[in-house]
Parts: sequence; structure tokens; C-alpha cells
Amino acid sequence: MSGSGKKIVAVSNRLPITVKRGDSGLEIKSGAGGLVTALAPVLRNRGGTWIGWLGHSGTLEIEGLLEKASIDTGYELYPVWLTEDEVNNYYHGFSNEVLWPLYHDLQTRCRFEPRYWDFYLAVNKKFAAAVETKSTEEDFVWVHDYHLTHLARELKERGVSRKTGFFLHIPFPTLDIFLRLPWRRQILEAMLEYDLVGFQTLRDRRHFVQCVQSLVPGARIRGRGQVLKATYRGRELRIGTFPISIDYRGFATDAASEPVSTTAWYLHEALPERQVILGVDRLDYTKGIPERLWAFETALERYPELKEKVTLVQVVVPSREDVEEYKALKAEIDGLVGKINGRFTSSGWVPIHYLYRSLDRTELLAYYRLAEIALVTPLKDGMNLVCKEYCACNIEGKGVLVLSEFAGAAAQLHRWALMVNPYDVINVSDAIHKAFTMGRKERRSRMSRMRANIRRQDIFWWVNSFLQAAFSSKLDAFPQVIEDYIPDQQKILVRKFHP
Ligand code: GDG
Repeated sequence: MSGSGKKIVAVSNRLPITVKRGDSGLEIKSGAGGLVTALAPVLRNRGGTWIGWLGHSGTLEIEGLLEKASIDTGYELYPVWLTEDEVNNYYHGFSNEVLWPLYHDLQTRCRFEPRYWDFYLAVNKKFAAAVETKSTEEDFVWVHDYHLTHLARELKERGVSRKTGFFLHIPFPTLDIFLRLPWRRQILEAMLEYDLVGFQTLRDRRHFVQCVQSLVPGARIRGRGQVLKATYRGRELRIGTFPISIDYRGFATDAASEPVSTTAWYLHEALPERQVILGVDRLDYTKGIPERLWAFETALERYPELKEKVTLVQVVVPSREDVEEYKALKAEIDGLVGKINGRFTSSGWVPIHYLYRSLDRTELLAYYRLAEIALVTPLKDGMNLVCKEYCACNIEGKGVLVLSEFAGAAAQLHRWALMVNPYDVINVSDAIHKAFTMGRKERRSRMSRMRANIRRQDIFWWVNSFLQAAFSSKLDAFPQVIEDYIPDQQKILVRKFHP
């Protein structure tokens, strides 16, 4: 891998750990997400550090535990402490009430509160101070996500010189939407202070480039392919596309394990002679859960043969439950599930099984493995890892993926998934019916191609290509094929870049 030997300092809003109070006091558990799986070996091998907030206010007790956890993980975990005001204004405020809805095209949900911005800058400064403490000039600082767009700029303000990369996990909006942001110029200019800026898809990068070209005088962007070059204020930076993925082999191997196989068998036995349709989402208005329930109801109305033959298992993982908007969303989902079940339930058949909790890994993988159909229909999503995990776990190749055109994953999977507009309930209901009636041969053929695609560009490929883009001296060292997807064109626009 290029840049080998350089120590990596990963920075994200949250540290990749969970802190819980157990019988013997506070306990720290390492996070199990794909990003941790991929970055952990890189950090371990190079002696890295991960900087982030713990998710709540800290105590001395936690500091001691973190030291121990750092020894266990093989890399250092370094906490940034935030005050209650900072959490409210930087995290709940600017990050979750401004950037999150705006970047998901839901500008009417934004609250452009000027106070949020001041706190956002102050917390980015705090993170920059932590980076200064925990890194040297030789290290590579890899910053994750929209909470920390100003980190490179704040480092420069402190006179700290570091090589920096930034990856945006969520979408980047079109110019028309981005223009609403009162701090639009500041955000773009701050992003241009990184040495490498990465996006999930060509769509997001195209939007970013258009915003920069329209709003930042003096910035020049050129080139084609996976990684572009830009110049701004006399320095050069790179702007690339790196679709994030999962630990494919880890998921496929675990899905075939004895505990997952047994759990899958028992769960499906309880739903005999039925096709299971699966939805798995964090409680969030971007995931399109009410729209999906409405589409499922429409499918039962339009295709009566589905009755008693399908069960929708909808898992909703609690998230941001203390926020009013999320409470309202939860109430809406509860109401819709009740209404649809009340309307269609018959003796021995309940159309929707609704699980409002987080599943453990064995149960989650069992559902992925047993479901004949996955409904992944976000209104907008940076990538969406659930659809990739579903394919990786579908070891029998019997599953059909129904996928939103507005998920980043559409660019890679659109040829073999059933693509839908999540706002079009008729379209989604037709796709449910098409998936239900799809023969075994077609299912296998589509699923095996999706699996091959995800296996080829897995999470380790993603880490490597980001680091390669940060370090390689020549950009023609980039032989990657990255595809673009624009829905409903006469001819689907597919751009391939070859060496
Ligand atoms: C952001 C972007 C982008 C879900 N339910 C359970 C559970 N999960 C895990 C899944 C998956 C993860 O949560 C969800 O990942 P997504 O990618 O679908 O969505 P976000 O959380 O919104 O993530 C997104 C991602 O960043 C990465 O760049 O793809 O677009 O919004 O890994 O497995 N895990 C367990 N139990 C559950 O019930 N254990």
C-alpha cells in the first residue's frame, strides 16, 4: 500500500467503541462496524490513533478504561470531551439539524440557527487541538464525515502542518440545494484545505465540483477518472470517488456458520410457505420507512395473490430517540404498521413483523440469509451498507434485492437489483410483485453478480484506494472502474474509467 510506514490518525465524531454500565461498573466494547474492521489492522500495523467523542460526558473512570481498551485494540483511542452545550449545538444542532437533512435533500427539515455554526467551529477547533497533540508532521490524518469539515482549516490556523484526507460518508447535494446553506462558501473553502477529499459516488463528487466551480472563485478542478486534481490558494489537492463497502468475506463466512444457520432455520420455520421480505434501518427519516410501508400495503391491494404468501419483517434500530422529529417518525411507523396489520391480518398470518430494537449479529445475519427479498428503499443514502451485507450473506443465492435509485449503492448494483423510485408506491409495489414471482435461475444469476461485485470492491479495497489516492505520485496509477448511475435516462448513463 502506498504511504506505507506512515502512521494513520483517524478522526471521527464518535470513537468506534460503546461504553455501557455493566454489573462490574463501566465496560468498554470495541465497535463492530465495517470501518473499524478495515481501519483497525492499518492502525495496528502502523501504530495509529483514533480520535473522537465518546458519545456522552466522560469521567476519570473512563480514561482508565480507554487506556486498557487501547492496549486490547492495538491502537490508541483518544477521547475529545464535549460539554453539554457543545453536544446540543455542534452535534444535535449543526450536524444533525443542518448538514444531515440538507445533504439528504430535505432542506425543509433544516434549522439554520446561527448559534449552531459558532459551536461547530469551536468543536472543530477542539478536535484540531487533539490532532495536534496526538500526531506528528510525518503522520497522515484521515478525517471522517460531515461533523468535521473544518478540521484541516483549523489545523492550519494553529500553524500545524499535516497531510490530511477527508471522506464524506453521506451524499453531497446539488448546487440548487446547497445554496440554501448560510455558510455555503465557508464549508466549501474549508473542504478545499484537505489534501484529499473523497466522496461515495460520482454523483456526489459531481455536485461538489459544481458547487466549488460556482461559489469559490480561484479554485480550479481538472482531470477525469476516479481522482481529479484541483488547485486552490496556490496549492494542489485531489478529489476522488471511493464507494465504501463491507468486509465481504467476514459476512459470507459468518452467514454460513452453525449459529447463524440454525437461527435462520428456526426463524423461517415460524413463517412456513412464505417469502420473507426484509427491511433493516436505523430510525431515520432519510431511510423511507413510512413510504415503504405504504408501498407494501399498495402491493397487497394490487396483487391479492401476495396475501398469506409474504411477510414483511421490518427491523427499526432505535436512534436519536430524544429528538422530537424522531419521536414523531416512530409514532408514524407504529401507526402505519398497526393500520396495515389491522386491515390485512387473517387467521395464522400477520403481514408485518415489526422489530423496534437492535438485533445481535447472529440474528441480523440470520435474517439476511433467510429473506427471499430485501427492500432497501432510502429516500437518499450516501451508500447503504445493509444492501451489501444482505448480498454477502445470501449464500444460497435465492434473494432478490429491491434497491432505491437514490442509494449510493445503486451505482454498483443497478444492473442486477430491481431499481425503484422510493417515492413511487406503485413502482415499489410492482417491484415487490416482480421479486415475489422471480424464478430461481434469474435470482441466482442476479445475486451471484452482485456478490462478485461486492467481493471485488470490499472494505479493504476501499481503504487501500483512499490511501493510494492520498500518496501515489502519479494519478494514472488508478486503474479502478467506477460507475455512475442516473435513473430513468433513455439509456442508463454508465461511465467507466479505465487506466
Ligand atoms: C452512514 C451513511 C453509509 C443495522 N441494524 C442493525 C445493525 N445495523 C448495521 C448494519 C450496517 C449499519 O448498521 C447501517 O449502515 P448504513 O450504511 O445502512 O447506514 P448509516 O448508519 O446511515 O451510515 C450510509 C455509511 O455511513 C458508511 O459510509 O453507507 O449511507 O448514512 O452496517 O449492519 N447492526 C446490528 N443490529 C442491527 O439490528 N448489529
